[in-house]
Amino acid sequence: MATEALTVHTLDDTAVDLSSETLLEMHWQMVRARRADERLWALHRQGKIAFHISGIGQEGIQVGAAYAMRRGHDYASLYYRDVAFAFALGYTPREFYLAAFGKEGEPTSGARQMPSHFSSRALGMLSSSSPVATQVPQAAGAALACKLRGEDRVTVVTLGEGATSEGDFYEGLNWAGVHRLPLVCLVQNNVYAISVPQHLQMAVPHVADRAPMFGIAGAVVDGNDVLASYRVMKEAIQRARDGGGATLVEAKTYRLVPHSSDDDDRSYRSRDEVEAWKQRDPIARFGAYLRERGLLDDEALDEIERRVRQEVDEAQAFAQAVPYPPPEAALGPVFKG
Ligand SMILES: Cc1ncc(C[n+]2csc(CCOP(=O)(O)OP(=O)(O)O)c2C)c(N)n1
Ligand SMILES: [Mg+2]
Repeated sequence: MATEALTVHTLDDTAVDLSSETLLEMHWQMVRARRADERLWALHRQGKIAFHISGIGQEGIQVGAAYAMRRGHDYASLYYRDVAFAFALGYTPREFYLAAFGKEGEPTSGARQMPSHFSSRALGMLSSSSPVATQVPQAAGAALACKLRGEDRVTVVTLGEGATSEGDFYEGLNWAGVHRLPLVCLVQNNVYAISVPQHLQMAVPHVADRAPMFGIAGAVVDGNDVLASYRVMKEAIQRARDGGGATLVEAKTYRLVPHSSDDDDRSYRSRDEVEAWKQRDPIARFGAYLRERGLLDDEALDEIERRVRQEVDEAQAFAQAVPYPPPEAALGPVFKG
């Protein structure tokens, strides 16, 4: 467990050039994703949705990464925990809830894919598959296409630390190294792959330690620090855009909830451990930072919560009112149609 290394509670805003307005927007994005996600746990327990897989605890790195991109220009290949990332790129709570309820018109696959398989042609979000790490060679392919076309688009691909045990991770990053691709591979290291801890996935302390074997840059960042995450991702994206090749970024973070709605994490980790990580909650830390700088107070926070609740309520009501697809629609295509 790498928890001891992460005792810092303040944020590292070195060289972060964001306006107060943008900082507040990023905070709102994190709160918005958290509340939309929490609601789905409740809806699952009420028997209203079949399954939920959650990004709670990982909002810092996700929003930091999204704001470091040229949103709408760069490509993103996301994984199932990237609720905050997807929202920050323009994916909406309504779309998220259509997928959760499996309703007609669900934009990523007509509700034929599992929920949280974020994709959008308009937003430059590549479609994703359920086998973990398959997105890495696909994203390397997208980055190669951009390079061959002479476009200055960067592709950001995300996955968990457990998924880095898959061959696809090695193949994709090897390709990125050989062809000096404009790719940033962001590993959200939340310590577990379902019940399997990091030390049973790899014999190195950091996923990013593997970067030299691909001939690419590597970086480790506190993923529960949204500002440090932003800076490290910005540097990696700039390197990629300037022709400097790919970077393997590892964000140290933690999944604060069970793996999915079907998991009981009490069987493999202590409550003390989870509590210790709650003290480093990325949203609470960012909130404290904004308060210290006089950008946030109780009244402003109440207003953010009210606005977010309204949006989540509205998205839920919208998705609930939409009909289920007819049974024969299940036979339609997942990636096209
Ligand atoms: C190739 C493959 N093997 C197994 C699974 C089942 N599976 C889904 S998520 C997951 C854990 C992945 O852990 P990690 O990459 O650390 O991401 P996290 O869920 O912790 O964010 C597993 C084993 C899968 N989807 N694909
Ligand atoms: Mg993991």
